[in-house]
Formats: sequence, C-alpha cells, structure tokens
Amino acid sequence: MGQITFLCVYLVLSLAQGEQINRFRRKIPDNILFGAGTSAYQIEGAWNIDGRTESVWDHMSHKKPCQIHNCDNGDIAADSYNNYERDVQMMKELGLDFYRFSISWSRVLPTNSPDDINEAGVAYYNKLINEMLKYNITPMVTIHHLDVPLQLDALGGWVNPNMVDWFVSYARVVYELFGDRVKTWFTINEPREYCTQQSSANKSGINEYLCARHMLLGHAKAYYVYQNEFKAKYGGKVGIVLNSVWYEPESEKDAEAAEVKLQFELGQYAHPIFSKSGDWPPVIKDRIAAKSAAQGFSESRLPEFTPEEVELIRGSSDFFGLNHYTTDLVYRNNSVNGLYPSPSYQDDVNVITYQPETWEKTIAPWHKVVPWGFYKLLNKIREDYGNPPLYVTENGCPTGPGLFDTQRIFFYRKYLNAMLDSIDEGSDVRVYTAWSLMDNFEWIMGYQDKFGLYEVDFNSPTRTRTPRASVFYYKKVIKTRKV
Ligand code: GBH
Repeated sequence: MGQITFLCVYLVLSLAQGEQINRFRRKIPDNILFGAGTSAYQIEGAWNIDGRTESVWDHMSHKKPCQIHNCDNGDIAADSYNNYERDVQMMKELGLDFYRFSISWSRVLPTNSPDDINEAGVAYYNKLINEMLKYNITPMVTIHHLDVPLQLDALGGWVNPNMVDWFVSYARVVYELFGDRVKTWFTINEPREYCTQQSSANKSGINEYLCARHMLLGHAKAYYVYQNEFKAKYGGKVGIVLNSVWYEPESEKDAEAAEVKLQFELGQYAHPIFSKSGDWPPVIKDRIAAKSAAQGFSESRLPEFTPEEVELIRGSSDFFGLNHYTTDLVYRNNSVNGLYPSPSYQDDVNVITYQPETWEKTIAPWHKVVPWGFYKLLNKIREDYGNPPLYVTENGCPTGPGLFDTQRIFFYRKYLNAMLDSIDEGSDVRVYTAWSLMDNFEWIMGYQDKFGLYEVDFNSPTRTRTPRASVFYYKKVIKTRKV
C-alpha cells in the first residue's frame, strides 16, 4: 500500500512540476534511441517445452549441490515464453524505441544441426517480433548471450575450434528466419565474461585465449555471412557486444597497471576489431610471451592470428556495443609474489582491483555507483578506436525487492548525464539500453539481485509484472528527451 501511495505522489508531483523542471533539464541529442534489454535464459523459462534442449545454464542450475544462490534456476524465470504480450505492453508503456532480447540457440536448433530447425521455438520469436512491430518497437537481437548448448559445451564449448563454424551456421539460420524484420544484430554478448568466468573448460591461462580467438573468429565470420548473403536484401547492421568495468588507477604510479587491466578485459576483444592495426593489443602479446617463456613454454600461450585472420576480424562490426555497470580502482603490488596461480589469466594481468568503501554501494558486492567511470570509458573508446558509433547495450543498477527503487532512478540520471558529458566532447553514442526491462534470473545470484524496471513476482503462477518508480522516470526521459 505504501508503495502504491508513493507511485501516486511521484506521478502527481512529476506532472505538476514537469514543465518547470523541464526547463532546467538537459537535452538529449535527437539521434539517440532508447530501449531496454533482456536475455533468453534469464527471462524465457519453458526450459524443456516444445522441443528445447538444455544449455549450460540449465545444467549448471540443476546441479546438486546447488551452484546458484538459493538453489534458484531459470526453469520458469519470468515465463516470457508465455508472457510475450505483456512484455510488449510494458515496452509500449515505457515508450521504448527498441527492445534488445536474445535468441536461445538450443530452442531454435535443439540438435545443433542447422537442418533441424525447431518450428515451435521459432514461432515464439516470430510472435514476439510481430507483436513488437505492431507498436513500432524495433527488435534488436542478440544471437548468443552466454547460453551455450549443453551438447556443444560437452565438446569444450568455445575452446573447441569447431565452435566457430557451429556458431556461424546458427547465425545464418537466425538471419534467414528473422532478418526480414530484424535490422540490428548482436553476434555475441560479452565474450570475455564467457571465456574467463563461465566456460566450463579448465581455466589454465591457455583455454581463455583459445576461447577468445574462437569467439572473435566466430563473430567475424558471422558478420561476413550477413554482409555477403543478407545485407543487400535486408540492409541491417551487425556488431559485437563487449563489457567492461572502467579501471581507474589507485594513484598516478598505477596508470600502467590500470591500462594493462583494461587491455586484458576490453582491449583483448576490442583491439582486434576496432583498432587501425587489428590483432591482439601489443601489451597483451608482450606480457603473455614474456610470462610463457619464463614459465618454460616453447611458445606463447596466446595463440596467433594469421595475417588473413587479422584482416577478417579487423573492422568486422558496424558499431561498438558496450555493456557497462561499474568502476574499479587498480594497483599493482610487485612485492607480493604468487598472488595468483601461475600460469593463469589473472597472473598474466597481475593487478589488484577493488572498490573503496566511500563509493555509493548497491545490493551487489561487485557494483558501486560511479558515473564518472562511464564518462571516462566512453572517452577512452572514442580516443582509442577512432570514435566508432557506440551502442550502449546494457547499463543498470541492482536493487533489492520492492517498487520504491529511488536508487535506480538516481543511477540512471547520473549515468545518462555522464554519457551526455562524453557526447558533448564528441563521442558518437547512438543507442542506450537500460538493463533490464524486468527482473530476471541473475546468473549465479539467482533472483536475489533485481535489475528490472518492472518487478516480476516470481511466486505468482503468471509471473505478474508491476512497474517500479523507475518506469515513470525512464518513460519521462524518453518522452521529453531530457535528463
Ligand atoms: C551483464 O554482465 C550480463 O550481460 C547480463 O546478462 C547480466 O544480467 C548483467 O550483467 C547484470 O549482472 O556476482 O560477484 O560473481 C555484466 C558483467 C559480470 C557483472 C559478472 C556481474 C558478477 C560478479 N557481469 N558479475 S559476482
């Protein structure tokens, strides 16, 4: 009841003061599109319905003893498989220009053969896309968002070089099925997150780099499949989505450490695609080669790209897709040996990161509110990669349960302002995506951390959605185009 009262008061106040406040609010450039995002495993549910087979996340969340907070799983999640009409109604309520969602690979290709398309799974995405188009909401689609089909994971997932072709065949299938209506494609979401955290392959300081190599090749080949077979007909855009924290040096002496950290986390994937020269960042090549030699390897643990591969990957994205959530401080402590196991990805980077207690906390231990880090990261991308068109594909703030999410409102206001600061200096931001449209299965945190503009009642059979206060804020930003 208190929450409903709050919503009414908020609404009345914002209507009453709307015009007055508007005059002082900051204008958003006209070319920026606003949307919200989700991903398949995190919202769809229907994990074993209509012929879908398992992904790594079904397997992971069904393991005993439980690997996920509170033993949660995505079996039903927000049940978007059955709630797509309500989901589109929410997009409409918010006034979104677009909605970013992902396709479940094992729902569309349950046997991983491109000839065995699961019509029932395809029907779901058709219904969703067509419903969105009725209301002029543009679909932006992620082809692969962390949910590797279990059968392919059993073969090593992205550490296996065959994954490149398996992914490309899958990408071709979805371009064929939905390309007449979907004009913005994200090949792969957060490759580094998968390679260094989520891949079930042994983390050895070797597999992480094989995985990175294959994901970059898979992305680039899927990009060229679109260019060669679909672009003339459909005229859409294709790009990759990378995630990065902003790494701020703890003090001046740590500038090099922070740069190395950023190169490993973001540059490893961004440099091959977006830099003038292509290939791995020089600093990564040098560090891993030196470490490998000292460790007695006969060659670097970082696999090389052939000159043809460098050319294939370089320039293979129509825009820079960026997921950003928070900032860390970085320092290097050379007096501490054996901080990380050797060889390992962590040891190759060999820095320490943390967030000071004085920064604004949120419910998640990894997340603090640091808008100036977003500003610095956007500037760095503009400077290092020749000011590419930038799509902010995720930005958001976790809260606890409840509709009264003032922290999220202030988070969006601060981060949008930081984005405008960077745009004022010349950054070419075209797209902004709030994560997330609704509460969802937050990977190992299960349903504890809420990212939704809309609350989902995970105890109700219909997974009832209710707008949080931030819905009214975001809606107003979109409508008035002011922050
Ligand atoms: C995004 O990744 C994902 O693309 C999206 O699916 C997800 O819902 C969103 O983040 C919010 O988390 O719990 O201490 O192990 C952003 C990078 C990396 C941020 C993993 C959260 C968890 C740290 N994420 N991290 S911890």
